[in-house]
Amino acid sequence: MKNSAKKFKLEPKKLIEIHDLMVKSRVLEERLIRMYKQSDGYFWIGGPGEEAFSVPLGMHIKKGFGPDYDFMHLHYRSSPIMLALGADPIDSMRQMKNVASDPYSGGRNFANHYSKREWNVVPVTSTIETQYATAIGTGVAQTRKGCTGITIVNGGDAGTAEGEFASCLVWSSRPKFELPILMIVTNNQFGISTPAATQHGDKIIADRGKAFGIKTAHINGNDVEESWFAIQEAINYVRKERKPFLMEAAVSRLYGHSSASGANFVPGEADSLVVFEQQLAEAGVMTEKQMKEIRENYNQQMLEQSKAVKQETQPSGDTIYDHVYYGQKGRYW
Ligand SMILES: Cc1ncc(C[n+]2csc(CCOP(=O)(O)OP(=O)(O)O)c2C)c(N)n1
Ligand SMILES: [Mg+2]
Repeated sequence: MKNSAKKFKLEPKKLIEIHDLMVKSRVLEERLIRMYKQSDGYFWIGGPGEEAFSVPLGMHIKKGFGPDYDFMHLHYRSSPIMLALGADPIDSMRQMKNVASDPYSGGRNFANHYSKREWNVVPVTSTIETQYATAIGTGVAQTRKGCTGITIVNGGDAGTAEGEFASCLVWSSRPKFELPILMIVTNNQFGISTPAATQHGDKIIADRGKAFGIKTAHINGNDVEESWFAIQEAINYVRKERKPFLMEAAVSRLYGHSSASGANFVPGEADSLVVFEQQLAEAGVMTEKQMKEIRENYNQQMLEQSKAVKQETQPSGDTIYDHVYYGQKGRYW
């Protein structure tokens, strides 16, 4: 252990678990990008650069079905949350390849558009910020039924200009009718190619919550332990007090916006995995060799999985109308 090494507060076992999930998420996203570039998918968007925040978030969620468990209204950069909840990477590849076995959308939606009823993961929408409106609904249901589950909603910085974000601030903080919602804004400083600094005068988005009496936090989402403890505190508060919390996390966008902007590595952004690995090595928690092996194993495993997915079939045309409305099978008219 070097003299300058970081003094971790979390136990080594927990740090190793977080590291494993961060590597798994990064390797998955890099595999999805490769699949897209090899024409094994039509579009890529995802979460490389958000691992240090989203893995700890996923590990704090009370996973299950129904209002006694946490509801998630996620956006398209949430793969680290899903993997931390126990999702299998092959299922993300199935959605990328749009094969019928994709459990999230039957091969019908974009990459990283998750939906999993058994875990209260509400379908991800491509229209940004819609999730802040649906979050109000599960927040109300959990309040009416006196449940212990909470509602978690995340989205980007640019999306906070949309009306649903404001609606969520208003609805979650009505005096005596507060809702147990953890609102998260992952701020990567961009909305596609538009810099945040040109779009809103406020420096800290989380401060908007203060006008509504909402408890807030603004954290470095590229730091694993800062994220871990801030998320723990926020979730404990929402679960116990049954009141909203607005958290803003500064994160990176390591491969640009999406495949629409090339999906190429963007140098110069802070890489939380590189930083964390350096800290782990210096503190003697893991060796560089061990970390390299973990990455190589995931690389190999996901390469094999992507090859298997290529052999799977796409959904048949006659299922196009299934699930358009709740319970719908085939065409109604
Ligand atoms: C309602 C709506 N308006 C515009 C778009 C196009 N669009 C897709 S992603 C995006 C930028 C979102 O930026 P931000 O909220 O910061 O999230 P990030 O992608 O940076 O994580 C926009 C404008 C959309 N999908 N939906
Ligand atoms: Mg953004």
